[in-house]
Amino acid sequence: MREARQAVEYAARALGFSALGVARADAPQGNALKYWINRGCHAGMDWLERHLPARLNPQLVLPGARSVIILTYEYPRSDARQQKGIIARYAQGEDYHKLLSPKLADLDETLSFYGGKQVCFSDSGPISERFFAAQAGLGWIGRNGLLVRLRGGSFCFLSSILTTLDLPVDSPIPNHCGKCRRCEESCPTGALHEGSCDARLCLSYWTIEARNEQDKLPPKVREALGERMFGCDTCQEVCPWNRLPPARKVDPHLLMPVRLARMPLEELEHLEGEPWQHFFAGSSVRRAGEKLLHRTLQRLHSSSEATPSLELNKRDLR
Ligand code: B12
Ligand code: SF4
Ligand code: SF4
Repeated sequence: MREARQAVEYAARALGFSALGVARADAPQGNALKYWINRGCHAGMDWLERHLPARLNPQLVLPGARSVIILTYEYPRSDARQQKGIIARYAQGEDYHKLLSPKLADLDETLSFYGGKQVCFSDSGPISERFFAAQAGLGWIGRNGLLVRLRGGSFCFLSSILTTLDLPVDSPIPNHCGKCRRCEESCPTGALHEGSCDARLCLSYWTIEARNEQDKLPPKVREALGERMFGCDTCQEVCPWNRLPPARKVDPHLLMPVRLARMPLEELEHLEGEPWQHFFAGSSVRRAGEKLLHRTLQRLHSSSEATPSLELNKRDLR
């Protein structure tokens, strides 16, 4: 199976992935996920609860699964919005699900040649991608809850391939957070605790996933929203490991198009229906949907009226 691993590594490199690691599909996941859900940290993301058995047992996703391949794909390391309203780095460009799916299908084909059956995901499947990425030695789970790498930090997407092939596996690497607690200390809502993120307090949840009309923004979260319009990168911006250059050149498809970079907040607010669909066609921002994005924009608008001195354009443009 060494040959199969070499072949998939070679193909992944050619397709633009920055690294690949392999873990055993039956690696013991412990109780962290169950505990997290029992405490209600998944907020309104009921699908996480529904998929719990599959998440904890890859055999339910692919009977006969022996290995999990995890791949990293770099995304931009700076914020490109030249107008008010911050969009998290990972969502600045084209929808990464659409970008990565055909690449994963190519890798599936390579592995099929060696007799494997596969299922592939990027963010969309019932599999704990960070857990397997850490098991596969690609990095460690930092106090911000994310996979942090020695080369490239945490600014990357994770993709996963479950396969029936018994591939040579990698070993986990030590945690390099040391005494640092910058992410925990700078999280605007205190959502982080020892590598676990409580979605009920996470601004990323409130600006991307809280699409239920009944979802009422807790006052603490409302106050902390700042200028964020989609997602939140604070616990990554402060991480010293993200000061290092990317592990590989960023795919231009993931860069922010000029029309979005320059679109004033007030004009975004007035986009509705067909024009909204058209403007965000193919963009990762579509995930929030029109209603949630409008709700967030309204809050931004009212908070910027209350605090006119807020200046966004001076944000970190490293
Ligand atoms: C649901 C979800 C969210 C939710 C909940 C966040 C959360 N902390 O889980 C919300 C909407 C808030 C969110 C936000 C973000 N997300 Co998100 N999210 C996911 C998703 C779909 C599932 C994560 C999940 O299951 N969480 C529940 C926790 C408990 O499970 P887990 O983190 O996998 O934990 C496992 C292991 O870590 C392990 N574990 C955890 N702690 C410990 C401790 C010990 C001692 C042990 C042994 C094991 C262990 O056990 C758990 C169970 O197996 C994943 C994709 C995926 N399929 O995995 C992306 C993912 C984690 N998100 C991602 C990103 C980029 C983000 C944001 C940065 C986006 C943004 N800029 O706004 C933020 C960051 C917030 C943060 N600090 O976590 C990336 C992370 C890439 C990376 N470098 O790690 C992923 C992997 C998507 C992808 N495929 O690229 N996200
Ligand atoms: S994404 Fe923002 S709100 Fe969520 S844990 Fe990180 S810093 Fe806190
Ligand atoms: S900011 Fe510090 S504690 Fe948080 S993930 Fe990075 S190194 Fe670890």
